[in-house]
Amino acid sequence: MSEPSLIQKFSIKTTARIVDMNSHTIRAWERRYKALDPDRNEANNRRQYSQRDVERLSLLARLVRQGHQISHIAGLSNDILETMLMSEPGDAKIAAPPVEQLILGRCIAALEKYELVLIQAELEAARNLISAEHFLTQIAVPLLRDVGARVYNGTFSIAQEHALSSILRAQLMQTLFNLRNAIAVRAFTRKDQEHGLSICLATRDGDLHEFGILASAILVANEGHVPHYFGPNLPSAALADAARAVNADIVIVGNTPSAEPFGEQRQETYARDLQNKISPSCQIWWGGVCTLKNPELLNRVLQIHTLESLKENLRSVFPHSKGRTTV
Ligand code: B12
Repeated sequence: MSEPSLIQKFSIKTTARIVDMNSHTIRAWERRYKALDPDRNEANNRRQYSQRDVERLSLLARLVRQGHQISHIAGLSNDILETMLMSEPGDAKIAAPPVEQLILGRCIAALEKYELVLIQAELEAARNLISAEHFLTQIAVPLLRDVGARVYNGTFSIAQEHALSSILRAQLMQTLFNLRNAIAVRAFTRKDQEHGLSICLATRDGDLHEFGILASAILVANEGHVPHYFGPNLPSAALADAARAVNADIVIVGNTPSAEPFGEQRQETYARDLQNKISPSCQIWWGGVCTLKNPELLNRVLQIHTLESLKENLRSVFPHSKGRTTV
């Protein structure tokens, strides 16, 4: 059985949105200047753009915006186009912000006008274009922080924050699902494949901030381990039961102190409860903002404050898993 293709192809409409051009101009560049030659869908003969095609169009578009004529640059290789962009005078470089900033700007502008479908489309296109990890660190986390700051200073409403959260959640769940699926397909097609660790993720009951654990679950899968995502708001007894059921090697609990109804004590109680109920061979990782102080607990629980250090820890407990799963 052959492994299903995970290579993403884009329609002309999506491509146009990503590179900020209109479809008509893209077709004209192809027809008149042979700037690129995308594949065609066998069923309906529609254009299908690869990630490389999108990168090429983006380079051409940026150079044209900087004053080059498409007829002069259409036949050049991507390497030469990149070199030309890098050697442009400083002002021109400043004029072309990184693509992540464009995406963030467009999402914020759409959220200002409550154009939720636009944000959805924007994030969907971005998610398919860049790696899962890049999407998390360069798009999802900055977007949540930006919107959080706007709610805090009163320029965005709580409704806008909730809308963004639910759109982003759907996108990240889809990424998690794709990665999880890729792991399952791999295990099925290559029976000799060594399996990753079994890792449970949740937040404490009362803590509704789930993006830390959702992002962590994606990193876990990206490293080739098997994430069991139980979402936010899970009582310790239920998490301990689940960890036993899936024979977990590690349990990861995400933490945001705002949701702490009983102060620091609440994290301690939860961690202690978990420690008493799960197998001693199962590690407990305490992610995000940790308020644990008890030395005995800190002996048993590993604190991990950032997503970057989660990735490092995942690699050190299982060093062969260098980013094995990609979609
Ligand atoms: C989205 C959001 C919500 C959503 C959550 C939706 C969801 N499905 O998750 C909703 C609307 C439910 C919500 C509710 C509340 N929220 Co809120 N929320 C946010 C917001 C905007 C984004 C948080 C987020 O997900 N960020 C993305 C994560 C990935 O990034 P991060 O939180 O910065 O975490 C970093 C690290 O800590 C670490 N990390 C975090 N978790 C984990 C987990 C693991 C395993 C690891 C390894 C690492 C890790 O990695 C991240 C990247 O470096 C922040 C604003 C902000 N500036 O952060 C407020 C914020 C966290 N919320 C806050 C508050 C006060 C609340 C409420 C009490 C508001 C209210 N009055 O009702 C409630 C509490 C609800 C509850 N019981 O939990 C405060 C917390 C203040 C504080 N430090 O005490 C913030 C900072 C807003 C503010 N400026 O006041 N919130």
